[in-house]
Amino acid sequence: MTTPSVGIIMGSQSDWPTMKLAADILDELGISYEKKIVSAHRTPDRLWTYGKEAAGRGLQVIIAGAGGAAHLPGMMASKTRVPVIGVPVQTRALSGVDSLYSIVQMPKGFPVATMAIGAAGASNAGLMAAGILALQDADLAARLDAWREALSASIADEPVDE
Ligand code: RP5
Repeated sequence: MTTPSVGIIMGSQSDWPTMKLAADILDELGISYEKKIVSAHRTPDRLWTYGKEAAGRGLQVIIAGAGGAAHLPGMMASKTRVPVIGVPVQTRALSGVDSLYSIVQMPKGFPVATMAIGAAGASNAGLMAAGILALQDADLAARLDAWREALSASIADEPVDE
């Protein structure tokens, strides 16, 4: 079995509706990925093994989403040099500000490219991964350019009464 380019990991099944938005972007752009539940707190051994094997398996980008005490992206960045894009999942208690603060404030040496809270962040994580991969893949670069142009073209010149 060939290794996908992107690993999408999340702390819980409950994160999937958000993280699926990253997967949807990768599907649209024809990028291979895998999706796994890897929890920093509930399955720490799984996190360790995933991080230890990521580069050797050929993963090129990891998109990691978690909510609340969202330690998954940072711990994964500590364990692998594969670039980690963090998605703060929106929470009920603190609206995802807890997730954002847990992910964004990494110490020097172990960066996480942190996206916005929630849906926009997850979609942008997919696009960020695409942009990284497109640096080495001209066909993907063309697909990403076309995707961006289509989005721009879909924006009306003037607002209408609703
Ligand atoms: C985190 O706790 C997960 O990433 C999730 O966002 C949050 C809540 O998880 P569940 O209680 O819904 O499984 O670890």
